[in-house]
Amino acid sequence: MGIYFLLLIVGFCWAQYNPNTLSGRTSIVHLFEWRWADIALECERYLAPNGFGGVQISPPNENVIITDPWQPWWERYQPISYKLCTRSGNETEFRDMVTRCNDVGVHIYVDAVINHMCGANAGAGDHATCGSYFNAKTEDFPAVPYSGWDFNDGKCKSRSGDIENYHDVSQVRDCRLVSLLDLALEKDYVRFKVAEYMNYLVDIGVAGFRIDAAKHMWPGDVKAILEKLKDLNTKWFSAGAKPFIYQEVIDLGGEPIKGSDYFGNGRVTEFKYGAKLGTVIRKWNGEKMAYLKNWGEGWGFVPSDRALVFVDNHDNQRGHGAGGASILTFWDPRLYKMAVGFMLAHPYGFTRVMSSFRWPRSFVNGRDVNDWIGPPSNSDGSVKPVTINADTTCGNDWVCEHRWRQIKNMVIFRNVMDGQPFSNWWDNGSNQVAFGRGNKGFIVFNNDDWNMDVSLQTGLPAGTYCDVISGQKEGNKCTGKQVYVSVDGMANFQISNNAEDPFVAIHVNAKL
Ligand SMILES: *[C@@H]1O[C@H](CO)[C@@H](O)[C@H](O)[C@H]1NC(C)=O
Ligand SMILES: CC(=O)N[C@H]1CO[C@H](CO)[C@@H](O)[C@@H]1O
Repeated sequence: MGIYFLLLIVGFCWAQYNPNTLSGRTSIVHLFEWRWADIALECERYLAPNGFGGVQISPPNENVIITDPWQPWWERYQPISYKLCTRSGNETEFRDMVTRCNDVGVHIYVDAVINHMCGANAGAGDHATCGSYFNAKTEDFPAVPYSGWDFNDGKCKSRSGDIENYHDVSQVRDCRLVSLLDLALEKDYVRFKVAEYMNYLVDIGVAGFRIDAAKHMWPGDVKAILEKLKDLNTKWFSAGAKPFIYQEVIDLGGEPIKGSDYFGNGRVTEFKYGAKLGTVIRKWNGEKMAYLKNWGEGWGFVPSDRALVFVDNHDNQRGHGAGGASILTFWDPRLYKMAVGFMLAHPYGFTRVMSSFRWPRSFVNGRDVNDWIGPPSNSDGSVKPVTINADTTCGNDWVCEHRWRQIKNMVIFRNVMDGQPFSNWWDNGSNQVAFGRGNKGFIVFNNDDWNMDVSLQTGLPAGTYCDVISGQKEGNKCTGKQVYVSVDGMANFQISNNAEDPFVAIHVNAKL
């Protein structure tokens, strides 16, 4: 009995941190602003065959339609109700996506916007993606329903009603984040409505949630909601499996609210990861790749099994949120591929790959004045489909970083490394570094301004390996560079500093 009780408790906690991906699938991809119909196709034609574990989707619930500026991406972070209709699609299409992705072993993670509703200045009317009526001024959302009683106005102690001081914990959690109407999550009724929404999604078959703006909610309020969640749908998940939880907590240090405050609920987004990795790979502030030897907790990050990590996200790739100018994105493809390659090779954290749309970036006084622009869309506001070109890249301004050969092959690399230790680190005291993962794989970077020609211990069995960065193994041929590992595990690596991609990765599943 005692042991059974203990197992139940351990099992409960464990499940919240477990990503619920199929075994051997170790990353998810954020298909930012994609339509449900396109995600369903992408699961079947690309993500499942290439070992992706899941997809983080944009918020599926009804949001306000903003026309000034014209349908910005951030309108989806302004809920009007929990009905499942957005520019990504309606409920029928949502259910079809979840079913088809689950059926091929790719799971769906919902971006849950539960801290707030729309902005205080969103007006009144039915300018919402399902056409539901609302009145932001009177805080009336009859399609939920929420009324003025369900918001934190009485609790907030700042002068403006907005968050003014990030060193005041109560303000950060009780006041309005950039004027967004702040839900009273201490109320049973509000907790019930939020849990009802999330359970509706669990029943449809989603595998977990990104909790948006978690830093702006009390950890205990989030916990009270999570405790109401059902187990996952047993059509696709084992009995008793709980939704995977990762909470958006921006903690770059220097503020009283810490990522660790939220460990009791699930994982947290480790924003230091992309900010620091970008600084190192750009060689800013005297940083060098040699310093990555103790990457992970050694850099002041949260414990690996509490971390959700990424090089960039939908906010900081356009200067919003945390991280600042060091964040690497698809706009700097050469450095970006190295950063994503390093992340996917390194054992720290649960990894999320970003997949973006292109927008007309325009810097005025160091700030992108087009940082608001939403997904590629038609003049009626409908989002453009993701078209696939003959060379497997995407059209219609969808960037599809997850389809870049180097990134896709590193997603596979990480799956092959699953459970292998960090091993055989080497560096030249500068920006040439290498490391392995047990006897399964090895990766070498030359981010110095001179050529590299060095023999290294790979830990791998002898043989000829295909570099999965410059090419890949197709049948029994290698379309890229070949690497020869001798019987003592040594291999010679020559990487020109002018190479298109100055890094090399080899693994046992790409042995010739
Ligand atoms: C959902 O969207 C699809 C595609 O636009 C459409 O064919 C279908 O009628 C819609 N279903 C509902 C219930 O609105
Ligand atoms: C500090 C430094 O630059 N060390 C070495 C880095 O690697 C190259 C060769 O790969 C050496 O020439 C440097 O001395």
